[in-house]
Amino acid sequence: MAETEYLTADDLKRIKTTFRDIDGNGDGRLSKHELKRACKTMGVRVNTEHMATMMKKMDECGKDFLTFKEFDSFMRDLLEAQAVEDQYLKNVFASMDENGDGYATSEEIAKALNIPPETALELLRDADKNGDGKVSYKEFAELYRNKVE
Ligand SMILES: [Ca+2]
Ligand SMILES: [Ca+2]
Repeated sequence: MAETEYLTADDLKRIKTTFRDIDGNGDGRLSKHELKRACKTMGVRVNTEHMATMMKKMDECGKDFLTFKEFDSFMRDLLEAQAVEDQYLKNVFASMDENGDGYATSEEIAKALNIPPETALELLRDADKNGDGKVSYKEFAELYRNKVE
């Protein structure tokens, strides 16, 4: 298996181990139910759309299981999509965090998005889960994902 732009050899190995772990009876197949568990184990955010497409594909073929090959390509797609999104969010966050201290303050947000300070403050309150008055990358990413999903 070759690495790709976004996936490391480690990711690929993890896909393999996860499949083996979840496929309890070792018949080389994962049921839909097991697929969900596998995603959880991999720690991937299961995009509902992704999952629905996969389930539909399975239904069309009239089968209720995934082979390793199918699971592998599904996971790669998921992980890649996730990596692309992370990269995008990191860029957006970096453009807000003007002084590069890893936090976006309401002043920085106002400036970056060109919005009034009050609006920036509202945004900040929305995102600031630990209440320290600034937004970390993690808080920003969570806010973004909650809005999208
Ligand atoms: Ca900052
Ligand atoms: Ca915070």
